Amino acid sequence: MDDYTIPQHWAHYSAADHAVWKTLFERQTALLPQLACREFVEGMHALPLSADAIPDFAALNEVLMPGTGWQVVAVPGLVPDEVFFNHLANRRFPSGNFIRGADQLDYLQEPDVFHDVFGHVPMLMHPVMADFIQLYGQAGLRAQRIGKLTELARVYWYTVEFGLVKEQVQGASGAEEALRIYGAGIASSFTESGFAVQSPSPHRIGFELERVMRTRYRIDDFQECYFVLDSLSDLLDLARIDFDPVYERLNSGPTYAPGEVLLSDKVFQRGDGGYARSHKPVSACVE
Ligand code: HBI
Ligand code: FE
Repeated sequence: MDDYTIPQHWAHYSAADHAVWKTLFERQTALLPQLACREFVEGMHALPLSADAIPDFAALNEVLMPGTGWQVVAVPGLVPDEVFFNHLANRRFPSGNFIRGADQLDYLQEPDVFHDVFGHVPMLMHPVMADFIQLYGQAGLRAQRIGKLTELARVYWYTVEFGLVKEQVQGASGAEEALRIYGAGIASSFTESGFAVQSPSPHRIGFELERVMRTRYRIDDFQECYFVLDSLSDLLDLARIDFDPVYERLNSGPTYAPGEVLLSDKVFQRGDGGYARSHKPVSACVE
């Protein structure tokens, strides 16, 4: 099977490409110490990432590989699901080798090197996330064979891409509980980082597997709901689950819209939905 990997061709990046990286990198490194979980910020600092240049995957892998068994491999952009899962199952994280243009700093369709490396790789330094994503790759291969990818992909979306986690932080009056970013889709987005943690608009609801697997998501705009883990270590239990009985239960019962709140939800914050109401969804944007 073609694995879609290509050489990164680091020397081919232009000065303008590196300048886009610098802008994105400086914005996020200023924001995330207040908004992202400790593990993300530590991972970010442990890696050879800097504002100066788009990272060279070879140099990045010299730190990533020995610590985690993961490596970053270059791909041209989105790859077929089976190819994507096969890489993850073998601890290879596919990264787009291109970078967005200066006219697309805040939104682009395909994952580029900033989203894939800056957004995802810091969390790969965390042993729990490192194992979780590999097991997701294995589960993805099976889900695809049995036609359950839509349901499984929602787990990835609401954790690896758009997950929040509870964290104890020092507030003005001592230790307090805060919600922090660990999802790469949020961490790589200047506008969504603040929105996800601070905006009154979205719901923030305790993560519950079946609830999440029944919840559609938006791919074209800020999420209407974020799901919150009590701790990153919850991902370990999640990775060890036999999904087959869960898929079985999902064969009947409801599917939820992204903005719904249920009586059974553990609600951290009920959003006022203000943002979503003022940005009408484009049809077919919900998976
Ligand atoms: N390819 N490069 C790349 N990156 C992704 O995140 C990705 C992909 N192909 C398929 C895919 N994601 C998703 O559709 C699966 O998680 C379901
Ligand atoms: Fe991603």
